[in-house]
Amino acid sequence: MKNDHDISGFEQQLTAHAVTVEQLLIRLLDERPRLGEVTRPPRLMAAIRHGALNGGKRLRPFLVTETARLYDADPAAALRVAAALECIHCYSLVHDDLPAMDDDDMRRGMPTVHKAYDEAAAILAGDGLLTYAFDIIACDETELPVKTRLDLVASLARAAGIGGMVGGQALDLMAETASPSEAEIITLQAMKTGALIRFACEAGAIIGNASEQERERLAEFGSAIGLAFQLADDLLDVTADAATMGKATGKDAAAGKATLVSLHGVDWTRQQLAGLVAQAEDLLAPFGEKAQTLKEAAHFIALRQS
Ligand code: GRG
Repeated sequence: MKNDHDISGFEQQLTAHAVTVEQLLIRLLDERPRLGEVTRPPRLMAAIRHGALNGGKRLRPFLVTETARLYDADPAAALRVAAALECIHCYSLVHDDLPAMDDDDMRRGMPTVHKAYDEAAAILAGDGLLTYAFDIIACDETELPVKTRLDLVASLARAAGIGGMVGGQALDLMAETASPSEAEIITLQAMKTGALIRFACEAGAIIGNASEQERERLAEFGSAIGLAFQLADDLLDVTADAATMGKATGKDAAAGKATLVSLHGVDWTRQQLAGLVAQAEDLLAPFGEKAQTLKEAAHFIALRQS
């Protein structure tokens, strides 16, 4: 991977896609109660919108729709699955920012939900986003076969839950007091941030009714870029400033928290990133030209500056 790889074209594509995701999220998160709901409390909805409609990169949704595109799958259905995954990602950020977790005041350049509202509102906003994600996928408006929706719900639950993101967060909290080994750091990161990115890539294969082999290949691609994402994040924690990131940086070092960057240094990390991008590109080789944007995504993840 060349450090001068041009990711600006990809960034434009990602930004345009983020607008489409945002538009769907705005519709999904309006105050109109859906069938079976009694009412949508306005303050809860305001806190939810603060946590979800505030200018994230929308990378995970992009990965869902791009992998689904490999199979010419229904773009509207893929977009709904993408939005559902983003709801889970946003919930994880809202809860991660709470005083009991990472205790952050700023996220995406704005006050965190518990700062703008209060802690109870932030907990409930996260809970609401988490449960709504499964509603979005399971309901009939997501026009996919019932078996496909079930498969997506089960896979997303596993990625987000005990043996995935939630478990990874638990291991991460423990790592603040015990020094984890390198293998333990890799495991916790694969769970905490890797699992949702892996699901994002696998989701396209599920939506597209791909073979088991291709589903596994895309999931592996997701794992490779998920690890790259975390390495790049740890690198930015060391090299970027808070204004660029829209959140506090230097927190890991200040807390004495071990990361692969603190164990091996910046040069080693950059080499690892290059290796992961090469691995990701190899995994996409069978998809040919159609996977070009996903290759660009792998470069973007490794080279991103915010
Ligand atoms: C609270 C159950 C629970 C889980 C939290 C994802 C997570 C687990 C915590 C986030 C902590 C963190 C900053 C991890 C580093 C990687 C990461 C997820 C960064 C934020 O994701 P981006 O860069 O954010 O995709 P945007 O704002 O673009 O959506």
